Amino acid sequence: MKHVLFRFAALAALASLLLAHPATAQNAPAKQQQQQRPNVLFIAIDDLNDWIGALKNYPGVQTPNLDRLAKRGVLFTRAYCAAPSCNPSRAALLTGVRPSTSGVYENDNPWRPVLPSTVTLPQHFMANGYEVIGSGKIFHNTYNDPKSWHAYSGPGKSPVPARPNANGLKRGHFDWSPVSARDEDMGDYQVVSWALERWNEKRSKPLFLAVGMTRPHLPWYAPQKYFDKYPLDKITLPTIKGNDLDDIPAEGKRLALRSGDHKAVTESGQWKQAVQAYLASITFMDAMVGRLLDGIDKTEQGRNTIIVLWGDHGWNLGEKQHWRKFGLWEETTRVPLMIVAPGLTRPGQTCARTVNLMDLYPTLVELCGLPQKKELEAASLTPLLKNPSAPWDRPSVTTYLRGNHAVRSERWRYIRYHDGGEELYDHQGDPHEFTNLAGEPGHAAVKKDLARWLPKTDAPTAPRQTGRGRK
Ligand SMILES: [Ca+2]
Ligand SMILES: [Ca+2]
Repeated sequence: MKHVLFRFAALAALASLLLAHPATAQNAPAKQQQQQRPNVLFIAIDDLNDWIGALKNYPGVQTPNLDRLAKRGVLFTRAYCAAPSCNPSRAALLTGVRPSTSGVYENDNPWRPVLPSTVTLPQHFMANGYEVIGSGKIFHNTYNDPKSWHAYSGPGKSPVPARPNANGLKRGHFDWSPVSARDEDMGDYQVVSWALERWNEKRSKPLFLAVGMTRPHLPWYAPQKYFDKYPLDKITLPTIKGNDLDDIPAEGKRLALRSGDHKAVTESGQWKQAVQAYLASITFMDAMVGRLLDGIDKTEQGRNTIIVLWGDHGWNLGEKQHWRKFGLWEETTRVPLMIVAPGLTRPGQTCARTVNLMDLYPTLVELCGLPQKKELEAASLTPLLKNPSAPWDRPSVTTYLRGNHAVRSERWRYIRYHDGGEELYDHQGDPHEFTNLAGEPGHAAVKKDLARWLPKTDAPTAPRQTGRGRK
């Protein structure tokens, strides 16, 4: 008996050594290597802009769980979406095909019909020995891809306020209110519960587990206790400039103003209430992510797990008189992105290189030792995970609608619209993008240099599904 116990202890010690140093797996025989491939926990957050503590862009926001995850690995401080809208952003990330190549520009362009044989990120993991499961919102809800999952559970259901149109604005789901509900009653709580149950099942294969939070997507209904964390008299409004739109070309103005949200919010005197509700929704989501991380961390398999957390696009709350996503500015396109890769990333690092969410596909493929896919329109971030200040010459490109693009380098943002309208911002001294320099002759060379990165094709807009507009 003693002998058996000793052997068990020796094996356990060996296993924990291998788990703690996955790099040693590179020298292991193929079969062993297959068994030791890391799990992937892939966390998507819907409509979360850069208002998290770790990115230091909104004073007083409370995201202790995202902040502690950021401290465990590399936090990217200049990460941007491929498109500022749920469906095109997620489709691009998960297929490796840019919006300008597929024609998937909006939430009413189903992506699968125009990319019938494209192998998605989860499909590539499936084809290479992973069990692949998802919960909540990963692809845009309407266009989930059954072929991409061995098992999938949807976003769950959350309670709504007793009175519909709680903020009185009568603008559909552009609504906010505390709800008398427990965390357990919320859809995102149920999504985490389902994910943790699957996580704790015994399996021989490595696991790719995708968990998609729905908050802080509208409507901003969250339990009262999260609203209580942000008293109205302590709310700070975003920094704005009164005549900010004056130097913006016609297409930029159209995108900024077309929803009419800003007029509705300011005329009803609810700007602070809106900010409060967004913050409350963020902190609720953060608590759900915390619960997920705690559940993963207390398991043995949690130690050999790569964790990625990303938001699908930015969000304006009145900057440039604009609300929601659907624009090409900094607030609309910047996202939280953090990666923890055991044995590769070191705790507490930040990376200020310009990266794009599309880079996650080749990154995860490389980190897990899967066959590379040359057709992906993205670059692996592995060099930056090893050394966050490694050389990196790629700006990030974001596309919104056909022919509208933004190129973001570490210093500049250059926007060019389909009709030739331009914006150019120098982040050295203008972090809020107040002053459009595009018309100044002194900046012709900068524009020309950034324009080299504009997509070479602008695919025709993919067929629309009637009745599914912007949301
Ligand atoms: Ca979204
Ligand atoms: Ca301006």
